[in-house]
Amino acid sequence: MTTSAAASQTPPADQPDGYDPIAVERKWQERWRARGTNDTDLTGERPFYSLMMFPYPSAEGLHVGNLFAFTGADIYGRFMRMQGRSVLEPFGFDAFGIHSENYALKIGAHPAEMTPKNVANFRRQIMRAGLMIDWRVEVNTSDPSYYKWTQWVFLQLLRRGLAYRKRAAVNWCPNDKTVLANEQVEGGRCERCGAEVEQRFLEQWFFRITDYAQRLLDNLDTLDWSESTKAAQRNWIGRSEGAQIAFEAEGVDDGAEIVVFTTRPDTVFGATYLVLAPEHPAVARLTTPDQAAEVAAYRERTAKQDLVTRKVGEKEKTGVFTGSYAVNPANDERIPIWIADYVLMEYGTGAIMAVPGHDERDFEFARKFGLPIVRVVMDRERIVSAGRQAQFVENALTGKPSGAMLRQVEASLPPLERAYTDNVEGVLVNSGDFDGLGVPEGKRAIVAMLEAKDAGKAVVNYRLHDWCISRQRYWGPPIPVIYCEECGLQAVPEQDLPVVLPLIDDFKPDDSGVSPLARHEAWYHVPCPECGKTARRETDVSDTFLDSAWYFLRYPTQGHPDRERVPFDRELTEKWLPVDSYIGGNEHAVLHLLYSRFITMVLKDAGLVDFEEPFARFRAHGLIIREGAKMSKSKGNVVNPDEYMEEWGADAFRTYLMFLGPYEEGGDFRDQGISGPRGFLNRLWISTHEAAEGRGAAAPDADVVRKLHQTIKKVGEDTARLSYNTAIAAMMEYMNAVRKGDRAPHRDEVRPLVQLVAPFAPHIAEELWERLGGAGSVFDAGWPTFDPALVAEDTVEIVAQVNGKTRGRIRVRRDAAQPEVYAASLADANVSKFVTGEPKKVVYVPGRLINIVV
Ligand code: ANZ
Ligand code: ZN
Repeated sequence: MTTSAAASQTPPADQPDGYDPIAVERKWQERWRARGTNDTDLTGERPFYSLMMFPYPSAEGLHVGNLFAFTGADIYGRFMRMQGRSVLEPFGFDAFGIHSENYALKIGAHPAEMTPKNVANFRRQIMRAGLMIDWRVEVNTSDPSYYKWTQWVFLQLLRRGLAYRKRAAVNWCPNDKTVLANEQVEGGRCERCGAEVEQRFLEQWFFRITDYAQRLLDNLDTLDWSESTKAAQRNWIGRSEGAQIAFEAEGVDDGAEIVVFTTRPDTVFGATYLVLAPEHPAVARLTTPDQAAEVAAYRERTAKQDLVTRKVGEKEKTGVFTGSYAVNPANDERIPIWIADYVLMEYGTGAIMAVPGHDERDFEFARKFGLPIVRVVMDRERIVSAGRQAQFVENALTGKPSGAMLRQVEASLPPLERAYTDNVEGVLVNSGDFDGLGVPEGKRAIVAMLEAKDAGKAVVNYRLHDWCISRQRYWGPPIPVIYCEECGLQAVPEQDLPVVLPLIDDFKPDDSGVSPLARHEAWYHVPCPECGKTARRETDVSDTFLDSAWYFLRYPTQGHPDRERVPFDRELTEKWLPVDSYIGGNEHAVLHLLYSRFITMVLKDAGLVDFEEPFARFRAHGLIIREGAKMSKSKGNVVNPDEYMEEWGADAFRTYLMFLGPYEEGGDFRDQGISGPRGFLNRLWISTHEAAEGRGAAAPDADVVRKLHQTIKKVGEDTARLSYNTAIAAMMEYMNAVRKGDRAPHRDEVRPLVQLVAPFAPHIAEELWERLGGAGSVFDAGWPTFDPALVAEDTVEIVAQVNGKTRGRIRVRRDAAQPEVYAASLADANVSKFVTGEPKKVVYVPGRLINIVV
């Protein structure tokens, strides 16, 4: 497992003696450092902020997937610099949080000890890979000088009423022993460890991101982001239109109305009972004396579950009848009111109308307790086929089926075996005047009817929940709040920030649900900032995603003398932000990217920044697999980038990674594959030396020059749209043209190529640039320009004739075949007006003339 494929391969045989990538790369990395080549002039003209997602340093080193992501971002940053922009390309470490803490636990180290070591190693690897990082502005989220401001961000939200505490059902991972945000739960399992997630009731801190749901949704339309990422956010925000419907409870004078939330108002005729969450405040007054004991016992049972687990989902349905009834406002039927733990107090109104015919949970519940199940939506196909048999074909196929027919079809069907949940194609039945309507029209019509009766209203609901930001863990920024017996909840005064995370040995989380910091007495007790009496600190730390929700604001200021005094300098922020290009993984599409947008909006509303969208452009990169399989430690097929870089050089490795496939799609890492890009660099090395030393052609070749200009155009365009693999392919093709018949090139044929190669293989480009006599860094030499005339030179002018008479002159590709030339001729109005109908014959003399005989 330790011997990688890289080590077992030998470099290509044509390796020229002169090209020693290891030496070249060391030389230029030292130069860049000594000369400050990568340091950004923060006052520079035409600023361009090129950002890549900073990593969790929660492992001993970077894997090839990280390097794939970073290299792609680095190429873009370097490319923009060569376009004359002042590029800021910063790097940092998302070092706080559960990833790092879990890794520390796994290897039996303290996170405070482990983190600097991992960071040092990551940094070494990033430098080794030759990224254009301005290390002066590095950030580390676990550094007190950083998290001081994370705590400050928290206080901004607290001050604006956007941070609040609530005892809430939360997702609890029994393995990681921590609360998880909804975003961190995938299919009922912990995103990180795969353990089945439980529900617990705990006091938690939340951010009111739901207040921003509509704005977060609307702004997406204005962003230049990968479509897949925008779609993921839209889906996550999950705007759904539904209704609140009021049901009158019988025989209850006080607060007789029970309001439910539903996304299916079209099914109201099928609501055969109501269910309230056991904690619902109306339960007490609805419970009849006969049912009192049973209800009380059930509520107690559910309440006990609070602190243990309350699973939602597959588990056997339980519930109790309250003894009361309500009236269904749609059909005036009397329906029983139940309580059950599958209805959550946190969601909607904490009460539902149960429609067992069309909701799976309600169906199960109704089956178990013998409650009526009524079909109010029917499969359209069923109606059509039944209609055919019954010779209602006409009605069934044209528009709205008649009520009589529907009733007949419905009556002929067996009782529902399970809930029919389709909410697009169904047709309403057993719904009075609404029979025959499709589900979407049914929703609108029924809501209008309820509105008219004052028994309901349309409401918009979002799937997005408030962001639970507290973690009962150790490795994070303590939430800057103090609890005083007398004065209540107190924000830590800003001048007392940071609340430093104490160094404790016993940092392991346990089952109590209380943060390990609570065990640290000396830290826990603190004078109340208001009255001075002994108070206690909040012992929860904040979510890692809060650390990363504002780091992009910090980078420019990290190099500013005022960095101790302000989280982000106003002027620098206005100059450098929003981020011009952000590149990262789509796994953060709904977590980090949504939170960052939210925090930025809040800061905008607080007048602290002058924009509300932090990332003008975002592109998600693809993923690397290896020989067809996902890379994973357990499969033992993880590629160690260090070995490859030592064996082949960072330049070849970078170029190879980008050559694997479209950057936004990823590619398959084949162990033998790197020899191709390395061979290309070797040939570039040889060619440049021949040209620089005057051993090459005396004058540039016209065909090669034409190809060069086409290549300049293509590489520029492809790189701008992150199509790196095709850009590399174009450079390789050009290289072949240059060396055709083993000729040695002229310097004017290779010099621009060295510039084109530079973003991809920066070290060799610097070296060759120097050997060609270039002054300074190749990255300050600009991007080569192409001559449009030469680019177009591959086209020829053709005489277009109709019946032997010249009617026009058209431009076509030199190697175009007859159909293409014919099509181009017809595109010319002067030609096409003489061509009516199919021509009898078309004659094409390549490169000269086309004659259309009509
Ligand atoms: C009647 C109905 C009929 C429903 C039907 C569904 C299907 P989303 O889409 O996630 O917003 N619901 C509402 N509040 C609830 C609560 N506090 N606890 C548990 N379930 C609750 O889900 C909305 C649907 O979930 C609502 O629409 C309601 O059931 C249920 F054929 O109402 B529905
Ligand atoms: Zn006090």
